[in-house]
Amino acid sequence: MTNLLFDTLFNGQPELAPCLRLVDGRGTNYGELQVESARVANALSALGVQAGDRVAAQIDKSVAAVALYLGTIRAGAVFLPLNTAYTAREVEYFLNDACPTLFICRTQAKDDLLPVAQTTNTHLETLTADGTAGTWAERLQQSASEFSTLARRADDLAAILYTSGTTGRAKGAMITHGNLASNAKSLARLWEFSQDDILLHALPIFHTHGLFVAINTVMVAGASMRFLTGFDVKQVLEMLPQCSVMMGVPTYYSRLLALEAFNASRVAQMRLFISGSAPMTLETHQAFSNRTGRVILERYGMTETNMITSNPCSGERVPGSVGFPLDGVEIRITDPEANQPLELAAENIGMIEVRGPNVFKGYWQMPEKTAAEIREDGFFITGDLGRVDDRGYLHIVGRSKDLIISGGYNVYPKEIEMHIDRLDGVAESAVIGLPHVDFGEAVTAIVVRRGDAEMDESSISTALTSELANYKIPKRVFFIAELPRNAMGKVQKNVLRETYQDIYA
Ligand code: MCA
Ligand code: AMP
Repeated sequence: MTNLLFDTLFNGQPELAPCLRLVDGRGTNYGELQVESARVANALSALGVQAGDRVAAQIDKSVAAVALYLGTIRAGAVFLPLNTAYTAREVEYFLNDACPTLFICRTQAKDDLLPVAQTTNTHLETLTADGTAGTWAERLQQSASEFSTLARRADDLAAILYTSGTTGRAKGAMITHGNLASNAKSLARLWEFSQDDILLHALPIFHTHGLFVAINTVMVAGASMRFLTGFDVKQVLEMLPQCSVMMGVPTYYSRLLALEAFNASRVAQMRLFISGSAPMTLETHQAFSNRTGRVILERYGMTETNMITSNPCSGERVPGSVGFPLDGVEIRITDPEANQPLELAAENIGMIEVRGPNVFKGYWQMPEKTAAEIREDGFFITGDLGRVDDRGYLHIVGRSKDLIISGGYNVYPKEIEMHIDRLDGVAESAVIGLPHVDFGEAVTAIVVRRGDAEMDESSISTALTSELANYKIPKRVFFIAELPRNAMGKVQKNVLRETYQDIYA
């Protein structure tokens, strides 16, 4: 019996081959990780988790978290990782929507989350930051180390990842075994991963980038990772000489460039730097090349599609471009105004659409939203605007969706506006992204007070703190008499962006 993703990830690597090493030197090899995944799968079965059931987790980055992902896949269940920044209110929405059988949370968050688990009828377990204690760790210690892996095919679900929407309501993207297995194999080949590679892994593992792009690609190739529990720029600088590949969001690279000690000799044995999740500016590309003599490889993807395009590993990497479609992936540029898909010729700017084995199955229990975004011919409408140049390189030039990307995290303005508009004393608001040296874009709110209500910047931020993850809280709030609107009554966010463009400069 085959389990497509699990068998793709564990594909005959020697048991003793290293897979993951923490900063303190402790490590796990492929054999040990297999055993841990069996313990997880057994513990899940003991709790009644069956094939297709969701297993939600809001936990810190640890070996146990990786084993949970692998064991969930092995048990035929569906992994649902949640950003550790999400508040209890946000978590409640996800648990209500996905109805997981089990939810594992951080030990210190138990008091906050137990009521949420109870109202959503979800069994709750806990895990400490290092993954070695808590009720879940105790269960694992009592679980057998062998498990008969459940069969799963390409079309079966492996994970649900939530992505906020332009309506302000988060949608669960259903990711299949086929999506992840095909993407991992393509990336390992394209980026020339081998058993000798050591990936510097500093990304969080509750989103596509750190979980799938990083871990799956490493495992498919039988390579290994230096596993940092978070992005600490000094630690990254220290670890670089022990690694051969790094993956990061643009903020990681701009923070490294801010350190003088980050230079060509520090990265002498690195063979590849990869960036994605947000646009990398030409200035950062240029500064990086000047400092290290290397060209960052930029690639493009989405939660719904995994990776879509990438610059070549061998071949010319073009700064400002995200390269060519991956193996088996098709892209087309269409007229965003047309009712039917009207494909545009090279060099024209339009909507980027994508089709291939990487494209998700749809939004969890939202057939209308799925139908609105996946066309009948299988192309997914990304909401990103771009053009393909005459050499076939894709360039992203903007977004048709109202989205802010801050430090690699997506923030949908609508969600923040809905929360601000509910506050006493607020008449209306507009949330925009403004250029920011560290985060690329910074979430910024423009608020119109109701009458002579007394309301200041900090009262808005404080009110939002219990509702929204910290990275979504506006870095600045400005008050104005009225929002600029066009003749149709639509708020002119471009006018606001222009007015406030230099505030973080
Ligand atoms: C933290 N803060 C942020 C962000 N992160 N504010 C805005 N944007 C952010 N991204 C705030 C916190 O709220 C806090 O505010 C203060 O910064 C310090 O928090 P801390 O956790 O210490 O920050 P940090 O460790 O410096 O984190 C910044 C970071 C992190 C390292 C850039 O955000 C990060 O690792 N980002 C990577 C995101 C990622 O993996 N994206 C991939 C998504 P206060 O002090 O006021 O409380 S997958 C994807 O996009 C697709 C599929 C793709 O193509 O990859
Ligand atoms: P998410 O929904 O969190 O997966 O974010 C996906 C979005 O990130 C895409 O639709 C793009 O707008 C953006 N994105 C990802 N990689 C890049 C990149 N290399 N350049 C520009 N935007 C990117």
